[in-house]
Amino acid sequence: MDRTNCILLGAPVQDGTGRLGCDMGPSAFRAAGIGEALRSLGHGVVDRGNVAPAPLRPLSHPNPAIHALPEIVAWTEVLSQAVYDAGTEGMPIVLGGDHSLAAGTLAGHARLAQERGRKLFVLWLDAHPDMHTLETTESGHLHGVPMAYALGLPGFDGIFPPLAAALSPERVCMMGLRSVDPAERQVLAATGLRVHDMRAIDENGVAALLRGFLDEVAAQDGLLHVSLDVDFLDPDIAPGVGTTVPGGATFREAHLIMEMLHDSGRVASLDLVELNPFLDERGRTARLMVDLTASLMGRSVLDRPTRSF
Ligand code: 4U7
Ligand code: MN
Ligand code: MN
Ligand code: MN
Repeated sequence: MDRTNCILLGAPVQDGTGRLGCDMGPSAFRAAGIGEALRSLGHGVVDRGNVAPAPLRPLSHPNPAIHALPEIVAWTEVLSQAVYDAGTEGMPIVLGGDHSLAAGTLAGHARLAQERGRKLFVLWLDAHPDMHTLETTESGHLHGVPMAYALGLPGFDGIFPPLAAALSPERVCMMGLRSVDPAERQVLAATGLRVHDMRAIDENGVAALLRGFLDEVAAQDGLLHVSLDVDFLDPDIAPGVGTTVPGGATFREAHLIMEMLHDSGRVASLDLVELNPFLDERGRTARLMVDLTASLMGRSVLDRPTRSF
């Protein structure tokens, strides 16, 4: 089995949501044994501790709903650099923190991919597309905007850090969507990402949908970043999240995705986001996220000498 140098980065970001508690996420992942789980699979693990927030600059935006813009811009800058540095040494695994942190991780990966002359692909596992711009967000919670920023949609310039390269929509695959705001729906249709909502999963199964995307990543020799939002999972199995939406992915659907990702050999980096330990039940959501990470990194029931897809 291939040994990966896993670099754990805690990102205790919570200002991108409306509820407190995500800042405890990195501690909960550690308490649930993420380091031991990876080591037991034979991987190298370096825990860099928590990334420290950068100093704030005054920033404002005409949309009065927006919360914590200086905080999230500062996190984006510092996380972009931290992920870039970690990515030069191994596989960054970011322990969130709310999903606004993905603005930073996607910016860091865009720079890494650009410097390596490789194409960045993103698998976005989430109930939500997080495709609001600073203009369209009504809640003003910036965990709802990172994908729009990474794709280079208008309105982020001069506020968020410049991207080394905007993500190409045809290299993004979203799975698990079931809560899409009208403005996001329009942008999704106009930009042409691969979007597999829960209905598509019900009709086709996760395997067929994911296989199509992974074949494309392989054909283009891509680097794949995976962003796993806890609310991708059904709230019955993953209650530790602020934005529960019924009808999410099942235990086996989620594990199968992780197992197929492992077999693909393409995953270069991972974000684990939106865990809110204050809302969790005796650590069960944290443990499930750790078990999913273990499946992504090679845990399997039986040896599989040949690829099953
Ligand atoms: B998450 C929402 F209105 N779209 O903008 C918004 F439904 O990172 C939710 O995916 C955003 O959990 C959810 O506030 C962000 C809402
Ligand atoms: Mn999200
Ligand atoms: Mn979500
Ligand atoms: Mn959320």
